[in-house]
Amino acid sequence: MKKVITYGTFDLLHWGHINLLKRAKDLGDYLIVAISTDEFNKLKNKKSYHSYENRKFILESIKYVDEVIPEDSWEQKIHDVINKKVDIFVMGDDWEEEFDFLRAYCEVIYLPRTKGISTTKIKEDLFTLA
Ligand code: C2G
Repeated sequence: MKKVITYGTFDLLHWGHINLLKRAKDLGDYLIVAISTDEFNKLKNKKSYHSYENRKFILESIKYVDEVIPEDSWEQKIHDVINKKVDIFVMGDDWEEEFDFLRAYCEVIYLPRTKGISTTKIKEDLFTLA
Protein backbone atom coordinates (compact mmCIF):
# COMPACT_ATOMS: atom_id res chain seq x y z
CA MET A 1 0.00 0.00 0.00
CA LYS A 2 1.53 3.29 -1.16
CA LYS A 3 1.04 6.01 1.49
CA VAL A 4 0.92 9.71 0.68
CA ILE A 5 1.03 12.65 3.10
CA THR A 6 0.35 16.36 2.73
CA TYR A 7 0.15 19.31 5.13
CA GLY A 8 -1.92 22.47 5.29
CA THR A 9 -4.47 24.69 6.98
CA PHE A 10 -7.33 23.92 4.54
CA ASP A 11 -9.48 26.80 5.78
CA LEU A 12 -12.65 27.79 3.87
CA LEU A 13 -12.17 24.61 1.84
CA HIS A 14 -12.34 25.25 -1.92
CA TRP A 15 -11.84 23.47 -5.22
CA GLY A 16 -8.11 24.30 -5.28
CA HIS A 17 -7.71 22.30 -2.06
CA ILE A 18 -9.83 19.45 -3.42
CA ASN A 19 -7.78 19.44 -6.65
CA LEU A 20 -4.62 19.08 -4.53
CA LEU A 21 -6.09 16.31 -2.38
CA LYS A 22 -7.40 14.41 -5.43
CA ARG A 23 -4.03 14.53 -7.22
CA ALA A 24 -2.22 13.55 -3.99
CA LYS A 25 -4.50 10.54 -3.52
CA ASP A 26 -4.08 9.56 -7.19
CA LEU A 27 -0.33 9.16 -6.50
CA GLY A 28 -0.94 6.29 -4.05
CA ASP A 29 -3.51 4.23 -2.16
CA TYR A 30 -3.81 6.00 1.19
CA LEU A 31 -3.74 9.75 1.87
CA ILE A 32 -2.87 11.26 5.24
CA VAL A 33 -3.56 14.97 5.72
CA ALA A 34 -1.75 16.77 8.53
CA ILE A 35 -3.93 19.77 9.25
CA SER A 36 -2.49 22.81 11.01
CA THR A 37 -3.77 23.32 14.55
CA ASP A 38 -5.00 26.77 15.55
CA GLU A 39 -1.82 27.22 17.61
CA PHE A 40 0.44 26.23 14.68
CA ASN A 41 -1.49 28.61 12.43
CA LYS A 42 -0.30 31.39 14.73
CA LEU A 43 3.31 30.32 13.97
CA LYS A 44 2.42 30.53 10.26
CA ASN A 45 0.87 33.97 10.84
CA LYS A 46 -2.43 32.55 9.65
CA LYS A 47 -5.79 32.91 11.35
CA SER A 48 -8.31 30.42 10.03
CA TYR A 49 -12.04 31.10 10.02
CA HIS A 50 -12.89 27.49 10.96
CA SER A 51 -11.42 25.96 14.11
CA TYR A 52 -9.05 23.00 13.93
CA GLU A 53 -11.82 20.62 15.03
CA ASN A 54 -14.18 21.85 12.31
CA ARG A 55 -11.47 21.85 9.61
CA LYS A 56 -10.63 18.28 10.66
CA PHE A 57 -14.32 17.28 10.53
CA ILE A 58 -14.64 18.74 7.02
CA LEU A 59 -11.45 17.07 5.72
CA GLU A 60 -12.43 13.67 7.17
CA SER A 61 -15.61 13.79 5.05
CA ILE A 62 -13.66 14.04 1.78
CA LYS A 63 -13.50 10.78 -0.17
CA TYR A 64 -9.81 11.29 -1.11
CA VAL A 65 -8.75 11.59 2.54
CA ASP A 66 -8.06 8.42 4.55
CA GLU A 67 -6.61 9.87 7.75
CA VAL A 68 -6.29 13.30 9.35
CA ILE A 69 -3.59 14.09 11.92
CA PRO A 70 -2.68 17.41 13.60
CA GLU A 71 0.20 19.55 12.35
CA ASP A 72 1.54 21.44 15.32
CA SER A 73 5.20 22.02 14.46
CA TRP A 74 7.54 22.61 11.51
CA GLU A 75 9.76 19.76 12.78
CA GLN A 76 7.23 16.93 12.78
CA LYS A 77 7.40 16.00 9.08
CA ILE A 78 10.38 13.59 9.30
CA HIS A 79 8.79 11.96 12.36
CA ASP A 80 5.46 11.60 10.53
CA VAL A 81 7.08 10.19 7.36
CA ILE A 82 9.00 7.56 9.34
CA ASN A 83 6.32 6.65 11.87
CA LYS A 84 3.49 6.54 9.33
CA LYS A 85 5.69 4.72 6.79
CA VAL A 86 4.94 7.34 4.15
CA ASP A 87 6.14 6.77 0.57
CA ILE A 88 5.32 10.16 -0.96
CA PHE A 89 5.23 13.69 0.48
CA VAL A 90 3.11 16.09 -1.57
CA MET A 91 2.68 19.88 -1.42
CA GLY A 92 1.51 22.60 -3.77
CA ASP A 93 4.40 24.16 -5.70
CA ASP A 94 4.18 27.42 -3.76
CA TRP A 95 6.33 25.35 -1.39
CA GLU A 96 8.76 24.25 -4.14
CA GLU A 97 12.15 23.19 -2.65
CA GLU A 98 11.06 24.05 0.93
CA PHE A 99 10.80 20.41 1.92
CA ASP A 100 13.52 18.83 -0.25
CA PHE A 101 15.24 17.61 2.95
CA LEU A 102 12.51 14.95 3.07
CA ARG A 103 13.96 13.34 -0.09
CA ALA A 104 16.23 11.36 2.26
CA TYR A 105 13.10 9.65 3.66
CA CYS A 106 10.51 9.55 0.89
CA GLU A 107 9.60 10.80 -2.56
CA VAL A 108 8.84 14.56 -2.59
CA ILE A 109 6.38 15.90 -5.17
CA TYR A 110 5.28 19.53 -5.59
CA LEU A 111 2.05 19.81 -7.57
CA PRO A 112 1.07 22.96 -9.50
CA ARG A 113 -1.22 25.19 -7.46
CA THR A 114 -4.73 25.63 -8.85
CA LYS A 115 -4.95 29.11 -10.35
CA GLY A 116 -7.77 31.57 -9.63
CA ILE A 117 -8.79 30.45 -6.15
CA SER A 118 -7.39 30.80 -2.64
CA THR A 119 -8.75 31.28 0.85
CA THR A 120 -7.38 34.84 0.78
CA LYS A 121 -9.21 35.55 -2.50
CA ILE A 122 -12.48 34.23 -1.01
CA LYS A 123 -12.10 36.51 2.02
CA GLU A 124 -11.25 39.53 -0.16
CA ASP A 125 -14.09 38.91 -2.61
CA LEU A 126 -16.62 38.48 0.19
CA PHE A 127 -15.38 41.66 1.82
CA THR A 128 -16.00 43.65 -1.35
CA LEU A 129 -19.40 41.97 -1.84
CA ALA A 130 -20.53 42.81 1.68
N1 C2G B 1 -3.31 24.82 -2.78
C1 C2G B 1 -3.39 24.61 -4.16
N2 C2G B 1 -4.07 25.50 -4.92
C2 C2G B 1 -4.68 26.56 -4.36
C3 C2G B 1 -4.62 26.76 -2.96
C4 C2G B 1 -3.93 25.87 -2.18
O1 C2G B 1 -2.83 23.63 -4.69
N3 C2G B 1 -5.36 27.43 -5.17
C5 C2G B 1 -2.55 23.85 -1.97
C6 C2G B 1 -1.36 24.47 -1.27
O2 C2G B 1 -0.24 24.55 -2.15
C7 C2G B 1 -1.12 23.47 -0.13
C8 C2G B 1 -2.55 22.97 0.19
O3 C2G B 1 -3.37 23.34 -0.94
O4 C2G B 1 -0.35 22.37 -0.60
C9 C2G B 1 -3.13 23.60 1.43
O5 C2G B 1 -3.06 25.01 1.29
P1 C2G B 1 -3.04 25.89 2.64
O6 C2G B 1 -4.15 25.48 3.52
O7 C2G B 1 -2.89 27.32 2.25
O8 C2G B 1 -1.68 25.36 3.29
P2 C2G B 1 -0.47 26.24 3.87
O9 C2G B 1 -0.99 27.30 4.76
O10 C2G B 1 0.38 26.57 2.71
O11 C2G B 1 0.23 25.18 4.86
O12 C2G B 1 3.75 22.64 6.70
C10 C2G B 1 3.11 23.06 5.51
C11 C2G B 1 2.04 24.09 5.80
O13 C2G B 1 1.16 23.62 6.81
C12 C2G B 1 1.29 24.39 4.52
